[in-house]
Amino acid sequence: MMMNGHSPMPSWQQLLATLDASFDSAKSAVLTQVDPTGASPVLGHLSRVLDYNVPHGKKTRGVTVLLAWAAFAKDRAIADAETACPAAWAVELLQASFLVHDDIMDGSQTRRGRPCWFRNDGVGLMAVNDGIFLDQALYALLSSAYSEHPQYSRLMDLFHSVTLTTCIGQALDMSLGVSGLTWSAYREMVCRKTAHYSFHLPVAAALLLRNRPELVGVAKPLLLRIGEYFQGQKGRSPPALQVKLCWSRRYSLPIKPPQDHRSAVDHRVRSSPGLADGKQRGARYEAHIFKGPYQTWAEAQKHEQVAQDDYLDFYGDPAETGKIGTDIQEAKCSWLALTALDRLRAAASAKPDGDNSPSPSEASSLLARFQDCYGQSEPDRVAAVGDIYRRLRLDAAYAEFEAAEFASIGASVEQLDSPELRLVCRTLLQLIHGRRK
Ligand code: GPP
Ligand code: MG
Ligand code: MG
Ligand code: MG
Repeated sequence: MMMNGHSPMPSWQQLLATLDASFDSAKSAVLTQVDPTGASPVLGHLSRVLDYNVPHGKKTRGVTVLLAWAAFAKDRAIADAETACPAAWAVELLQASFLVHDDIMDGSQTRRGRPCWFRNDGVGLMAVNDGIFLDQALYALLSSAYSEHPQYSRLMDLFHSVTLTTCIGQALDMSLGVSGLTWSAYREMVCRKTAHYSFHLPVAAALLLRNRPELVGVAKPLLLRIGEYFQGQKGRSPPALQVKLCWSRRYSLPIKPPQDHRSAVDHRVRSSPGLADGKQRGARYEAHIFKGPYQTWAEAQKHEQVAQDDYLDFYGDPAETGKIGTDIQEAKCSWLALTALDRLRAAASAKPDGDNSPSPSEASSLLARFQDCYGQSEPDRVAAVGDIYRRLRLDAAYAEFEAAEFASIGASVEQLDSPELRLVCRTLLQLIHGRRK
């Protein structure tokens, strides 16, 4: 990517490597502020909190800061990106803080392919405090790096206001319930709980560091749309996929899964009849691993690729979520649930929507079943909702929605006056679009 005669933009991988290389210094900037003497007995715990929760994700948000920073550089030497690394880690700290709290609230089991932080031995409800620490650590980091920067106070305000917005989005997410399943509630919730901190925040932080506050509002509407598209994608994976991918990530760990994880997988496999061939092979393979001859993760790991290929053959989606979904049990207002309701209601009133529509009588009975099962934790009911999603072929429905949305956002990106912002938005859109190929 060459622009305006500048040297080429660093690649995403280069930016990620720069970010990774700066983790230790970001961590020590935080811990030095906690205790400059290095003698406090709490440093060991806080260091563990940072190591476990901050550097192991895809770091899309952190790299986005570096991407936007680099796009506005006169000379795009990679070394320049290091100046923005503290802001990039600040965004990742915020994300880590949200996830620690979100996993407690959602009762989740795994995150990034490992047990959620609060499920670790000796952590439990201490995770509430650890989440607050991660949040506050970001301000320590920003202050250590940018307290003399002319936009410092705007930068702090940005992080504070985005945190408030996300918190409101999370409140919506937690309170909507089955009766709140509407598209307008969905859009508001997604925009607040995901899009602001995932897309607007990293670009806005870089713009402030580049002393371009006037561009923050210009980029924001489009970045929020990209964020909505991204969350819809997150909702796309049916539970069986999330279980499968979660465990495929875990194979590389030298530990056995906790018993409750194994039974969850067994159940989902047993309760997923009527799958298409490719999926069935994947499902059998899961059962084989979790009930079968593999005594260690290392043994299971040897077979991971086969299972993934089987699975991807059916879904065409390599995204590794590293987490077990709980949206159905928790009655989350998700793209899948909303689309299922739309399709069932249309089919029940003899206005079929798409080729896979059930007959009016089948649709009425599926609708009743959905309403009975959604938001319930009994495994049979969770599985029944998954069966309805599969019956309606929501994977195909999502692919249609995604293609249309991708084209429409892409067209808006090209309307942006700033070539640098165009470059940033284009790269982000391609990145998240590409993640399911
Ligand atoms: C995750 O949504 C939500 C957040 C990261 C925001 C949390 C905000 C707080 C104020 C705690 P999700 O539950 O859909 O994500 P996942 O599926 O990854 O758990
Ligand atoms: Mg969650
Ligand atoms: Mg949540
Ligand atoms: Mg989710």
